[in-house]
Amino acid sequence: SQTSGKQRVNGVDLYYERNGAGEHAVLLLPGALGNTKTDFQPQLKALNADLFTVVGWDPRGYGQSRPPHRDFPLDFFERDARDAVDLMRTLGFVKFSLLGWSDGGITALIAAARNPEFIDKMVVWGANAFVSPQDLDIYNAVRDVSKWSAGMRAPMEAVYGARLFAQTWEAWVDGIAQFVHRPEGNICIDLLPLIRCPTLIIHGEKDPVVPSCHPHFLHKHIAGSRLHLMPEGKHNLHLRFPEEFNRVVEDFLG
Ligand code: TYC
Repeated sequence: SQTSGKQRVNGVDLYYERNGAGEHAVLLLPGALGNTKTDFQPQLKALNADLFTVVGWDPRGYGQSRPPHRDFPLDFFERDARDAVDLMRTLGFVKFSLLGWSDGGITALIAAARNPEFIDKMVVWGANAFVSPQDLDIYNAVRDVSKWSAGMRAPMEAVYGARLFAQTWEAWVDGIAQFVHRPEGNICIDLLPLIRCPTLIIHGEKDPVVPSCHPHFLHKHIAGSRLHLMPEGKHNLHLRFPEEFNRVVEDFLG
């Protein structure tokens, strides 16, 4: 029984979808400009509803958590991490696991590091703890969404409209590019040693936007973490290979 709603948290109305009645609560954290509808339907629908209560959220300024208008101050990941944890707590979950994709993976890393008492387990994929000069080149190559394929653009344009999507995406590129000026391009390197929960890092070896140095770095700096490589996976491996992805995640969370 899939339900949806809005919950007021930290001064904003956050949209979420929820499915399943299991004891183990899981929060799905979408990527940049992403939202539950575009990023996570195969997980919301197909993760075992007897074992898990799965919640997908739209971070502030994304998807159906608008207004507010989205902005990207240097602490935007920290702000999302606080919102995510406060949303789950406000919904009544005492302890929960995190499944974070890409930017949502970064948010999950920060949330787990800052709230070890609330986080059960964590899975991240397509995430990075720093921004390298090579990453900056990749961001700049995807800055202009008019150069994306129509198929890549369409789901985002359906959510935001073409103009707002293009503007917000550029603002995101500017936002994430800020980190390259920090020592080591630091987003959350210093927080990784604080992560105490069992952590699974998944990586698609054909991911064109997140070089494999990132998952290996996370694996090295998160104590006891596991790394699962998917040889044919790209950035959207959980949407392209939902059966394998969901099975690996259920085995890990179970
Ligand atoms: N982090 C982006 C997301 O959350 C994905 C992305 C990574 C996009 C690298 C561009 O150069 C890039 N979906």
